[in-house]
Amino acid sequence: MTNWTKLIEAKIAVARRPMKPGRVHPNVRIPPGQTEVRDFPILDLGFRPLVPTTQWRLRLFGLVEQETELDWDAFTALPQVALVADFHCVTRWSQLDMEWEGVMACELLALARPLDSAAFVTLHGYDGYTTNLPLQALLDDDVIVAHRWSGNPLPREHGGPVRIIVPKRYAWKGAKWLKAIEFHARDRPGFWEVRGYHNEGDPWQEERFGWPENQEEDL
Ligand SMILES: Nc1nc2c(c(=O)[nH]1)N[C@H]1C(S)=C(S)[C@@H](COP(=O)(O)O)O[C@H]1N2
Ligand SMILES: [Mo]
Repeated sequence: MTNWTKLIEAKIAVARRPMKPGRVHPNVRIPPGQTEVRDFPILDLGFRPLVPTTQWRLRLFGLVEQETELDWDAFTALPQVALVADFHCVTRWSQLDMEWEGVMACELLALARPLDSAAFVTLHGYDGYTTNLPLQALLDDDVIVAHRWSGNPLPREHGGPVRIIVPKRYAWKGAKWLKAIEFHARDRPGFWEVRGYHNEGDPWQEERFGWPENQEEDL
């Protein structure tokens, strides 16, 4: 059991400090087995839901004190940050210095207030996609619920209007067309995790697949 309230407050204090440019990995930027690209490839299940901002909602539910539903106005009224982060896809490409704008995940956690019994989340996309993370991972100060990329509204093919970016994990851990964050006591593997992707997905540890070699395929 974790008491999340204090942790979230501390993270918000950090998140709201003015941004200073900085790098998590100052020397080596490209994790093992990855190649640098600059054209931001598109990867999804082949179905790209059209979610106008007028219809978009973000729901936080499950083991929380306050189930929360945000519409576009409420979401964009939250404190906004700009974040530069590297993006690593398990299909072996990395794009550096991606410029995101949006809301820190910890701001959303502060609204919903996870119960002490919450320990994992499922991120849900409007296309039915899911992916799982420890709740603790959403407290990192580089996890952003993004609605802009490279100075423009996030394009539909990259998950617009809103996706979540978790820079310390392979990109499949960031749900495009973000619809809901669900809080659980126990871990629930998501779409790719039940199909053999690694449960944690740390690119620096090459946590690509949880099962043997023959799983190296992606959509
Ligand atoms: N909703 C949703 N999110 C998703 C996916 C998806 O199919 N649906 N694919 C994941 C995978 S496997 C990757 S590699 C990244 C790709 O993001 P991009 O298309 O913007 O490059 O999105 C992730 N998030
Ligand atoms: Mo992927």
